[in-house]
This record gives sequence, structure tokens and C-alpha cells, in this order.
Amino acid sequence: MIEEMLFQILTLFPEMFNGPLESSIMKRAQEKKIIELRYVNYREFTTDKHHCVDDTPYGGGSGMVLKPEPIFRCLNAVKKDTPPGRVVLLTPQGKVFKQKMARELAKEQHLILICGHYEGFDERIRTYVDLELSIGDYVLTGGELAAMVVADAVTRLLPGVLGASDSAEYDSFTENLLDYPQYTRPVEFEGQRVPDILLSGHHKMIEEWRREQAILRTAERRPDLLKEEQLSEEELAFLCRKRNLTEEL
Ligand code: 9D3
Repeated sequence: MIEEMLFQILTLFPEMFNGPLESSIMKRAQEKKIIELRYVNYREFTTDKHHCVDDTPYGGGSGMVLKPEPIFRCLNAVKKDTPPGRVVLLTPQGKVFKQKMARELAKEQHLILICGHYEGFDERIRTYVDLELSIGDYVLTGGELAAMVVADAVTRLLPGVLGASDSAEYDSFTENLLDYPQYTRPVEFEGQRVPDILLSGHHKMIEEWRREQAILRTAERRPDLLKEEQLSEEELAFLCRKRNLTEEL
């Protein structure tokens, strides 16, 4: 029996999560008890009359800074009677979240995701954090969307979440490649035909064609990814015939 994975999301805006995480596959993963999601508002862990979670920065400057105490108290509360796990701070200064990290985090029983909103955290909260993650080089209004991205990417890797046909295990096969072109009926659409090879029924040749297409497309659009993929001699030769990308590889 596989233990359910617990996500505890510390946020000032728990309502933001309802749409994305309560639909489709994420909803089903919860219904199937593969994951449990808990939202905790650290505003509830303030002790002052006005429930202040932020304050002006020491040294001056614009903007506000999230106070350490509410998050610290909230962290201690959510760690009570829960399995061991990792505390993740969502921040633009974090390590960029990649599939490798998703696989790493999918091994945990419990993830605590801390979201800020608009503003930065008091530096001292970092002492209580195992990992800082960013989801990419653009500015969001808060860590909530990033926490959803992490929860989604991790969840789909857990056994039983995806059906056998679109299983995540299959991903590792073409890990660093973009998807090959896909087609469905009709065989001709607005004068554009489905490639003959896909109608041929030659499964071995179709498989080869798809891998070639994936390699070609990756070379064109994301040469950075291709550096990670182990290509065979034949595949390298194919690529060089098609394009002159030798310097970039
Ligand atoms: C980098 C901008 N900062 C300049 C002082 C201020 C700031 C803006 C927006 C600090 C935090 C935020 C909110 N963003 C996140 O909390 C966040 C985030 C992101 O903006 N981009 C990518 N990944 C992440 S993870 C959390």
C-alpha cells in the first residue's frame, strides 16, 4: 500500500487554488486518496489585533516584507502529527523548477509549500526552509501559481494518477525531447495531409520517424534540451544531414 502524499500549502489566498487543483486530474488524484491537499492561511497565526502579516522594510525602501513570526508559527503547527517531508519556499530567487526536481519531490511523503504575495519574505524565515524554488524568469504576483505548478508536476508522477496509456513512466524515455507531431482524423484537412508513414502500419518505421521528428523539432526549438539527450550515431548523422547544427551540439 502506497502512502498518500500530503501537500500543505501556506498561503494568504487559499481560494486561488480551488479552480486548478479541484478539476480534472488533480481532483481525481485527491478522490483516489493518492494526494491530500491542505491549505493553511498564515494570517491565522498572527497575534496582533489587525492580523498583520507584513511590515515596512528595515533600511527603508518601497514595498512591504512578510514578517517571520506568522510563517514560523504556521510551520510549527502544520508539522505537528504529519509525516516527515520538505519545506519549500516559492520565491523568484529560488532554483528553477525542472522535471528532475519534480521527480525528486515525488519521493517525499509530505511537502510544505510556502507562498508569498506581492512581496518578499523576511530573510530569517529561510533558516526554516529546505529548498527555495522559482518556476521561471518572469514576475508573478505571488507564489500561489508557482505552488500549483509544483503540486501538479509532482502529482502526475505518483503511481495511479495517470492511466497506463499516458503514464509518466513513458516520459523518462524521451525525457529531454519535445513531442513529435501528432495527427488524428481526418486524413486530409484544408489540403494538409497526414504524413504517409503514419498510415502505413509499419510500427517500427513509425517509431523511428517519431523519434527523428522529436529530435529535429528539439534541435530547432530547444537546442539547450538536446545537449542532455543521449543520441545514437545514427541519430546524430540524421540530424547533421537535415541541418547544420554540429557547432550547437
Ligand atoms: C523579482 C521582483 N521583486 C523585486 C523586488 C519583487 C517581487 C515581485 C513578485 C517579489 C515576489 C514576487 C512574487 N513572485 C513569487 O512569489 C514567485 C515567483 C515569480 O514571481 N516568478 C517565478 N517563480 C516564482 S515562485 C514565487
